[in-house]
Amino acid sequence: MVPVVFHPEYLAYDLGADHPFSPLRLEMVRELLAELGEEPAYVEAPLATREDLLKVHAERYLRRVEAASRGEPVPDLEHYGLGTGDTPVFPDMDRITRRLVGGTMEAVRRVAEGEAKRALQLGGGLHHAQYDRASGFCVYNDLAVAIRSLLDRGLRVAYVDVDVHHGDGVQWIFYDEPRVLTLSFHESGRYLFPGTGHVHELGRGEALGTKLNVPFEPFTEDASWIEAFEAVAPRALAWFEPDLILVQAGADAHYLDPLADLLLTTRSYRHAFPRLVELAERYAGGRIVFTLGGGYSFDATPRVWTLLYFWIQGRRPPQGLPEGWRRRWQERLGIELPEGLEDPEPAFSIPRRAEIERRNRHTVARLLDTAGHYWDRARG
Ligand code: OKP
Ligand code: ZN
Repeated sequence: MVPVVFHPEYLAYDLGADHPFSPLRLEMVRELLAELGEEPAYVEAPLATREDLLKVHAERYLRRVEAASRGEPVPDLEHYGLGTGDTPVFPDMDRITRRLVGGTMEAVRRVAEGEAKRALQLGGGLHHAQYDRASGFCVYNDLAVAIRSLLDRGLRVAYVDVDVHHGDGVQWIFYDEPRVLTLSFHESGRYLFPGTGHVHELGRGEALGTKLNVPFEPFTEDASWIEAFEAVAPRALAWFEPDLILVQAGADAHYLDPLADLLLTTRSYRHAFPRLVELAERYAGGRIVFTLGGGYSFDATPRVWTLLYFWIQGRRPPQGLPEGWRRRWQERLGIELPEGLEDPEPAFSIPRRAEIERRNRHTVARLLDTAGHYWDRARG
């Protein structure tokens, strides 16, 4: 059984009623799994300690989060990326975020120590949080803390990020670290937050060639996304030979997502997630951990993450959404939900498709050309 790490406190990572990072998305997934008759092997997430966080974050930043959590006034809060529209202060912010960090640490611990080959963290993926700053809905960087714990165990880690936003926090925290490969697929920073993730961001010093970015054109569709994924991910993982693959499985590259402009359907996820499991088998001793991340369509996101739950186990997902679940959430959210778990063939057709595909191919070629130059040198 694949352990599924969760804690009821995950639902309290709540940035406000109108904020896109809604805990309802998690409730939808949990209820959907239950109503599909699944009994996931839930594992209770522990709390990460202050010491865990200090391996990645500045103490002066932790002090700000802790004080704000207690409701104390913090005059320079915005300097630390907090109290903003994107990342407002919320009750118990420090402890609730430490719960998510603990969950990601627990998921990787189980896999690193051989208790399971694969694990799913049903939360987290806070990839924008920086060393000394909150950013883009992310308070602490659960992924970076978990990666640090793996490095401390002597393991090499490949981090793969399919969220539509660049995985900047993880990249910058390990920019000098040759034992961490980061590979982010995202909408180009020329058009989308956080504005980074360009092909030329390749790491520093000994780590040159271990930080990889595939910035896509707006309106990229399945075929082109999958082509780029296939051109880069297998090569990078074969070259790097990680001990473990950590995946940030944000679902906001989906065409229904309100925050970005890529046009993926569940086909891209059906390609990428099982393929990463297969690549883990081939190059990482089978060890792979998935976290959640962005994904702001109440229609698409719960379906993608429920599909992920089946695919990570090598199982074929059911086709239909349970009628009760569908009706209840339609009512509660005031939106129409589809009948199937996976998307039908896209009904849209976009202008300039060939041009978009051509540009993405060019991006991939530039990346492989420049990174390949460093890959030929001794591996980190
Ligand atoms: C988080 B994740 C300008 C708007 C930026 C932030 C988006 C964060 C996405 N301040 N919005 O990667 O899905
Ligand atoms: Zn995102």
